[in-house]
Amino acid sequence: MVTATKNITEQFAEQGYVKVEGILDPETVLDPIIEEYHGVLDQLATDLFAEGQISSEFKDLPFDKRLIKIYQETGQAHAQYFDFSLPFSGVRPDTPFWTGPAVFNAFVNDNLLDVVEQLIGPEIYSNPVQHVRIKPPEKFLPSDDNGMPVIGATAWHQDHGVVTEEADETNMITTWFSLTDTPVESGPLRVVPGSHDDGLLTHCLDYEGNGPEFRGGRQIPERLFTKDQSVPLPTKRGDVIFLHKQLVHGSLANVSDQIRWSFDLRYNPIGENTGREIFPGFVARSKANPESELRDPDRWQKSWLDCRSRMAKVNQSGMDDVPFSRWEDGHPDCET
Ligand SMILES: O=C(O)CCC(=O)C(=O)O
Ligand SMILES: [Fe+2]
Repeated sequence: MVTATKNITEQFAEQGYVKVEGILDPETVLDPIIEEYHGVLDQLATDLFAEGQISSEFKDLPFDKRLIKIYQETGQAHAQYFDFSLPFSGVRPDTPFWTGPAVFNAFVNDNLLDVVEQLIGPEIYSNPVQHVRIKPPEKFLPSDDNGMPVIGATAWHQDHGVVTEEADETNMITTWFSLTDTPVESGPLRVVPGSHDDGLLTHCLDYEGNGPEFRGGRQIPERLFTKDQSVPLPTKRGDVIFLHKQLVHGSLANVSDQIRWSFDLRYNPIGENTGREIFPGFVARSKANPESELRDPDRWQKSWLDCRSRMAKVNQSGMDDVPFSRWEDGHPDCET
């Protein structure tokens, strides 16, 4: 909520986040991404049908209904098909992911990078900690072993907590936007304003203390911050939210009738450690060395294909050759 009285950098410094409205053009930036993902869903349906896992390819259904039908019939969220990232372990030479040109176009969007530049300077690296999150209405979703929807609300965390210690000094910034409007009932981000001033908090693995909604997974115990002060950040198509890496945040459940579809991308100053160095980043903007900027979506895709080949040789069969998590079990903060 940028107001005339507060500029972007001031609000970011004080609150640890800022929402800037109308940065991404829905027609030229967001619609082509949605179009591209129709092909991804097609591929998923073709693969699952060929494996006998679904009763039809559901070609006649619109995107949302087709996705929901597939999740229901298989009992799984096939998030990896859509994501522009890879799992931390068990990657196979053919693990699916999506790094299409319309997606890349958003990563290097000038309006987006203009705000990133205001916050971290003009030498901007695309940090590979990045995800697409497509969350259907929870009422239509199958449940996991804990009785929770297979893809639901995100538990409390700081993005600093998801990178390794090598990135402790990195000025990483998170950008979050949705491809569809995300009103409160669709499960937008929720943030604890000002919580970025309290340093890195303990993240507990498989924590049970934050109530049934967030059972399991890596998260910050609620007693370590002031949850009462949290605010939801609903967005319209085109708005972008910028988060400080130590801002405590999570997201709400999708209790609407619409899918909730967001991208979270991160940037840091060129040369700083990304905290996930085995994954590929790239120079998104450089005033000092403009020819180093990546503008070829095929090269971006190739960098992830190469990464997949590397990952298919490490972190297999329960091994932890390349660490992704900084947190160990047994911290006193994690007792319930
Ligand atoms: O979209 C969500 O549910 C969580 C996103 C998030 O944690 C992030 O963008 O850092
Ligand atoms: Fe996050």
